[in-house]
Amino acid sequence: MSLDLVTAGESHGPALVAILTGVPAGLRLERAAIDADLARRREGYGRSPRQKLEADEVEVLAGLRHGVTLGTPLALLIRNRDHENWAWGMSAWPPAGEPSGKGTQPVTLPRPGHADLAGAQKYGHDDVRNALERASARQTASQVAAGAVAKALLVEIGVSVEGRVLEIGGATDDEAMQAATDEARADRDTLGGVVEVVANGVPPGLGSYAEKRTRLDGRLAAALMGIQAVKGVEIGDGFALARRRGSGAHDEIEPDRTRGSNRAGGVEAGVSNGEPVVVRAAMKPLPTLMRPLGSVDLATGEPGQALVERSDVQAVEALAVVAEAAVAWELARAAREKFGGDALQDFVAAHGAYLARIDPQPKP
Ligand code: EPS
Repeated sequence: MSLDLVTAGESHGPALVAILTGVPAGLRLERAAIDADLARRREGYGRSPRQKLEADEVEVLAGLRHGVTLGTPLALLIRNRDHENWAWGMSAWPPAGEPSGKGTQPVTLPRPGHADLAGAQKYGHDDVRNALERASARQTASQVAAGAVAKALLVEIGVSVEGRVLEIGGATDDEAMQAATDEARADRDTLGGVVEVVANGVPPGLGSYAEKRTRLDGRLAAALMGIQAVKGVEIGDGFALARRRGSGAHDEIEPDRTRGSNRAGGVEAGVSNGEPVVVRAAMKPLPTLMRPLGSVDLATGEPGQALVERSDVQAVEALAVVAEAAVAWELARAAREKFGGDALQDFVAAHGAYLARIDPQPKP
């Protein structure tokens, strides 16, 4: 049994949904902790006015009783407050009455860098909105809620996961990052950046070299690449390792089996090695510009300018939270595979027995 996550929900539809399977029974969840992560994801200097509209509070529809997981599918729901402005345009059923609110006119001017063109082509949509609504990064809210559950499970075996911003628009200190965001906003442009996630307390032995698909580094890379706008992922010293000699690229092993350095980012041969897991993700500038890029009108074939929708100037601060959730989810999944556990006690006991077995201290 592993952890699995299925999500659904359009950006301006009624709600976002997440169904989590494989969460052990007996795990206590705190509503405030999940909502706090949802709030962290919404905050950020570069975000749009949409974030003031959304409250993002988790509702639990199944799998939880009196705050404790039942070991059954856990169903989470986050409502889109903005949906009330799109009730006609994003109605699931043929809408009643005259068109009103937003989303009543088809979108035919795809934005370069978004899913608009490829999505319309792939799925045969005449209205690009049918592609962009799901491709929107709004759905990362459901992934953050799932990540909060994963973090609660990881805490039980002493693992903590934290994401932070390293760069926005090339700037690396807070003041410069804000200034870069202000400048881009004034120029009606957008920015990208780099985030880092560090997981402490990860035991050696998560993931496996046995198969390509079981490698923890490959799984973490896929988890991060799967987030909207991420174009690069690095584990440990990543690309810089390619420019070093072996003598300066690896982490020598101490008698107690720890390392004096962590250039590998806590993963060797696709297996965690007991050092902190360190991953970074690079985000491209957001594709919705207030000063639109060149495009084509799909209805007429004429050159045009891409759709202008309200958008964020940058969402790098949000990515730090989303990437944290993605890493937590993948580590929790790998831990669940290694330690099993229908009941939380079994999961925790298996982790303890494993650590005792690999304890490097000589046995009396
Ligand atoms: C997004 C466009 C904006 C963002 C949205 C992602 O939405 P809107 O056009 O409704 O203002 O605010 O992100 C969120 C709503 C969110 O909660 O993260 C996009 O096109 O990806």
